[in-house]
Amino acid sequence: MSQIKITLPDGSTRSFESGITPLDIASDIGERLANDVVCAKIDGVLSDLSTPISQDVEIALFDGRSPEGHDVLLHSTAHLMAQAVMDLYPDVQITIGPTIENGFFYDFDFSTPFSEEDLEKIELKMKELAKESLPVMRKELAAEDASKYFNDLGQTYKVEIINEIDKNEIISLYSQGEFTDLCRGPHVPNTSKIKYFKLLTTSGAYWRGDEKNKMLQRIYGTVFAKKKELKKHLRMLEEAKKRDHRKLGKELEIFTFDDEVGPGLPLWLPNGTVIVDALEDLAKETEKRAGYDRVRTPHLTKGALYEKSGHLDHYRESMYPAMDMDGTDYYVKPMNCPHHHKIYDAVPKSYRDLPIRYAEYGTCYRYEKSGQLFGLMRVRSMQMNDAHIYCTTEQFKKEFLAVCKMYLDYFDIFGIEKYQMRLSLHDPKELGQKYVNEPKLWVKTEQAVREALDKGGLNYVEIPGEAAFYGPKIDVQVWSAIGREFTLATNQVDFAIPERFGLTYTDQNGDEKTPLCIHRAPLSTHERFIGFLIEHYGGNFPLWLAPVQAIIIPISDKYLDYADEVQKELISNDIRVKINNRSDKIGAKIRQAELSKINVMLIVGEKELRDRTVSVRKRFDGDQGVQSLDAIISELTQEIKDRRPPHSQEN
Ligand code: TSB
Ligand code: ZN
Repeated sequence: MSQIKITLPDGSTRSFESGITPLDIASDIGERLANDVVCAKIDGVLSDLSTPISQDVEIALFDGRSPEGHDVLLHSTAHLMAQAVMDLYPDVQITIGPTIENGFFYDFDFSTPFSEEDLEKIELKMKELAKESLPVMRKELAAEDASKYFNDLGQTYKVEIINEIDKNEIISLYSQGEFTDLCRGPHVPNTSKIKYFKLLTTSGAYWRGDEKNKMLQRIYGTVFAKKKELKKHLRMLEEAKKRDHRKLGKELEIFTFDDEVGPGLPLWLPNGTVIVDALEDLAKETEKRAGYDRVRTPHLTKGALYEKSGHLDHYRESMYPAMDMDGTDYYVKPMNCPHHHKIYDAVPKSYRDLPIRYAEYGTCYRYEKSGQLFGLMRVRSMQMNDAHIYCTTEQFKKEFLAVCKMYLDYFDIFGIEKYQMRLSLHDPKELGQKYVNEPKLWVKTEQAVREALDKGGLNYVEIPGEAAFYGPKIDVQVWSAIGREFTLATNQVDFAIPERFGLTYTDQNGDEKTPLCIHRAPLSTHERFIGFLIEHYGGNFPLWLAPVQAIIIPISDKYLDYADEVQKELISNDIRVKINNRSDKIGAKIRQAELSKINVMLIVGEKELRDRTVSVRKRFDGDQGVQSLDAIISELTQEIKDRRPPHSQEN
């Protein structure tokens, strides 16, 4: 047998016989490592521990606590779950089971939704199968043979997936016991490696996320390498559930969905509308200072406009279908840009007018797939903190950076610290389809954006293939309480559409030039931003956003008249204040205010009536003593005006 040289990540080398596996190497290093390791990288390729090695290579070994190893563990647990489900419910059809952040799911075609008891049964079965220490074996087949294999088993979804793959490709299958799945791998060497797992929830999910397809039954779960890690994660999930905007939004009466209105079409309740208005005030104030003009546009538009803009070519899937009006196709608008371009074009422009910045909280409608809808965060009707900036090439970097600065300033106000800036680039392979076909302009514009960001000292990661169809963009990513990722702010360059619209300005020499356009939405849409804020604050809004800023609590009915007077005085000072006029005990009224997350309680009784004062109690700071009306009004007014952050983030 020939000898091969194995190089480890620390640079050290070891000599082994050809045919050795990563697991053998781990055993050679130490028993503990051999026990903990779940997968390996062989010359950078993530592989099974049983992969034979027959040449000199670099090897890295991963245990279940490393990101690579954890992902393998998650994926193997998804297989274990599918195996258990098939054991218990032999009629089930298996579909796909990917990993997600700190978890996995598997979608099954099954006649009825899985119940809580089903989950318990499945979990028990998984424990049994794990204990059996079943070896997990990889097998490679030609696509055709793999297709036949699953066809014979009656697993039609797998056949459908394989039939979409190139016929000449080799396909890998992983088997454990009686169970075989189509999978790239790698996987843990045997089922006993899967110890600390939990099945979490179930939901319906359409095959391929498309509501025209069959509804499948999805089961979510998670796994960790250590018991302590699993426990910590489950605790975190419990906490996150309490912050979930879908739950808090209902409890705090912020928004609702109604079957008769339709999925993804939120209704703002009065409390939510207060927050919407407060955000609009902030945006209008900020945009006014930053030199924006406000414009307004209709919700309906002729199809011809979207042919010109390219939306019908590149964005049709996300648009509601046309409606016929007097023999012409009309669409509800998915974006505000084409209208703003028309506004630009309505009056001739010279270089002296640029940059021009048109802002609108524009209402858009998008046909998001029903499987993608998520509370307020992904909806079908939305109001966007939109603006389009028309500028010269020379002005571009300054304008682009000013937009970045604007959303970083907003993040300061809201205390948003956990976010990631992503520079989304085009994919040259998709020019002409997903992206406007201007290869040189793409490269040039992407470079200009990079330079602007570097000049501003901003940190970002580059993601190819995520650009808008009209140019590169910066997206700011945030995460919902339960870990789903969303784009909040966006800042996009458009080097293509102004030309299509024939937008021009006359330059210093009297020549006609085409401006660049920046599309931006620092505060996202009201829907996504407020969904995010509910979770970010855990419902404890800062005073300036709080739907009810103070509640007056009369000690008894005798003081209702005085409570009325206090309310009038505060309202005339623009403070949102209510009275709890129920005949409950004072303790109960305070508890009620706390449950509704109202931060300021103004208690009035005999002494307060006599002295024209209020006793102030704050939710996080307790008793504040007696204050004159003037004093509390001026204190609250200042806190609101400063848009001060909340005192505490505790629930
Ligand atoms: C910024 N034309 C640009 C605009 O000028 C545009 O429409 N960009 S967008 O498509 O990226 O949307 C802007 C922002 O709206 C996104 O960054 C995201 O925060 C928010 N948004 C997009 N789709 C949805 C949706 N379905 N539900 C809630 N918010 C959404
Ligand atoms: Zn736009």
